Amino acid sequence: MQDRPTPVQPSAVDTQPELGRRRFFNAAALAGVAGLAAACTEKPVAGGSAASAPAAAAAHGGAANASHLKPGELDTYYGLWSGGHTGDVRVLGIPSGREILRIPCFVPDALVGWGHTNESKAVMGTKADGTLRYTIGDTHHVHASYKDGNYDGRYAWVNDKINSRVARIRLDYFVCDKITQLPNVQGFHGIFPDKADPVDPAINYTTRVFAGGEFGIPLPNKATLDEKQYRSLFSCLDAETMELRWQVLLDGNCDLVATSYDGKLAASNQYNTEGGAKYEDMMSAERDACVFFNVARIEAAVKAGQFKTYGSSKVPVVDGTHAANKDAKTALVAYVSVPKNPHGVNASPDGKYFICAGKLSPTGTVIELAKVLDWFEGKLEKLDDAIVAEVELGLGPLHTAFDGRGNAYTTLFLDSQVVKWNVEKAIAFHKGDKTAKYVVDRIDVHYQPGHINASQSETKAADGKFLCVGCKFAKDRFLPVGPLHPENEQIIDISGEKMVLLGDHPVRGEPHDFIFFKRELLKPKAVYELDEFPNAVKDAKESGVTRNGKKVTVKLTSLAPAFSLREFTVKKGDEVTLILTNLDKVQDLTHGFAIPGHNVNFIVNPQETKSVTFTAGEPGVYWCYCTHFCHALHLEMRTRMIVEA
Ligand code: RUQ
Ligand code: CUA
Ligand code: CA
Repeated sequence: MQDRPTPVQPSAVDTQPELGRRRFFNAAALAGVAGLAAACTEKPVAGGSAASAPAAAAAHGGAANASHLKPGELDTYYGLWSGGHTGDVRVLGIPSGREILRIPCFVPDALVGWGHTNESKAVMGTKADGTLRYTIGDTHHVHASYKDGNYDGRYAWVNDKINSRVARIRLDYFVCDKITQLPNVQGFHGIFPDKADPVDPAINYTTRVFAGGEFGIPLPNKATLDEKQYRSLFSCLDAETMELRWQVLLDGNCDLVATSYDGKLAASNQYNTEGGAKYEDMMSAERDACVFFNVARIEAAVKAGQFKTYGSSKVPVVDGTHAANKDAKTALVAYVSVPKNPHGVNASPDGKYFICAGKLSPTGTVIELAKVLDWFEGKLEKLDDAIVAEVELGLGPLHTAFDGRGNAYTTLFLDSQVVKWNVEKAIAFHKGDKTAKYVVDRIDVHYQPGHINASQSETKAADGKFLCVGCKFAKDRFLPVGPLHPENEQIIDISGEKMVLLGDHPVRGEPHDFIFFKRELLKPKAVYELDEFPNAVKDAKESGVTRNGKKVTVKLTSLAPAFSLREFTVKKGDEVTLILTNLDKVQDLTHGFAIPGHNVNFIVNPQETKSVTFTAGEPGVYWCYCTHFCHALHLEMRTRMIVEA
């Protein structure tokens, strides 16, 4: 392994809080600005060299690379990756890093016909004329439903930052089944499901999904440059119905979201407590906050009618501003002070701590949840005493993962590194034990890492085997392909004391967050059930054309290598609804259905039904053909649409 400078342990941060903090903040602010500027021009290559990885692997017992699977070997973890601007969620196998599936959510997809079939359009949302309301998206954060502190394989959720939407994915079929838009929210960023109910101990599974609003806007929205009138809302959705339960009006904004294992607390880091509209205003304060939500109290307040509504939204909004939450015993929210523009809030798998990374401060802040609850009970006088460590980690700390053995792994954006640090030792150091060496290891990553996660990290079953790092810049790591570079998802072995880089994986822009968990936690189905679809054509004999004025319904089925109708006839200008059920029952036997000149193409999986509605075009013959390779007679699998004048 290459030599690298011994990590510098902080000296002044705890012993001389005022002076020390100031020094760090000033240095960090400068470094932050320099770093941002650098990121816009030329990215400095961090000290790492490609040669260090194999050498390190050899040093690591010389074992074969654990991320290289032999042909036919299955990955041991499922990974769910957000796709960013592609508006989807991607399913990766870990440790190989192989992409297995993309699940379209917010953006149309030409393979499955997402955004083209009537069923997917109903999920995505249409305008009065039947066209899609939005055809773009920006997914960042994907998280899955819990039971007993571990994933239960029911659902995953992902945010769309642009249009403030939450998509739910059914993890039995790996499809998006519901999308909800948050009212009065812009820039919906962090998302996290709860892990239990704060009141009913029998509910030890996810029933709520929390969503953080990042950009403040006037409530209700109107044209004004006066940012003092702008507000952010924190939202809670029902995990089953996907309807809004309540929102909280805040001072400052929300960024990422975390939830406690007992269901009592949710939290969001706030980088813009200043309420600034320009970046220099957003970074003008020395400290920002991590805001904690007392879920039980908020729901009691909603029940008691202590809320407002804004604009046309009927969603109850409780008051979470500073002014309304001074008294701990009645407070709905608590603002814990955290250094300059924190980014990321992550829950440790032992259930004890939330960790905020400093971003513009080189520090990690450890907040003890029991103490936050004490404050709400009136048993802790100063809320900021819930901070049990605030230690230096390196430049540009963003997100933190855990190995279940007491160690945290934080990405350092500006240093292009991951730092491994021991949480209890950091707490001891903060308490005054200056011999406590909390930094365990550092590794160079390539380059400028954002999100990070470890196997099972955000569950009670964190197993500390692998770490994935989402590097925002790939630069020289792959063959050049013009100006748009891929991102570099790196995988690191964290089973030992030292981190070992196992592999680079180029990914199409722009994944943000991801989770990965044991494959045993999911039980996907390979074939649909006909009854899942109310409009299923259950028997080929039901095939045919029915007419109701200008509205025509075409029902047909597929069974390799044929569609049930050899031809069907419609008239120019007809509004045609075509319903196709795939009667094949064999796993992996998917068919496609395309009609030239009519912008129709979609797939039907075994026992699946889909429908499309289109206007029949100019008179003529249109060969409808199977677009998904299914059979030796795939090319011959066709039908004819005859359009008459
Ligand atoms: S946060 S830019 Cu996930 Cu680090 Cu969205
Ligand atoms: Cu059916 Cu190709
Ligand atoms: Ca700030």
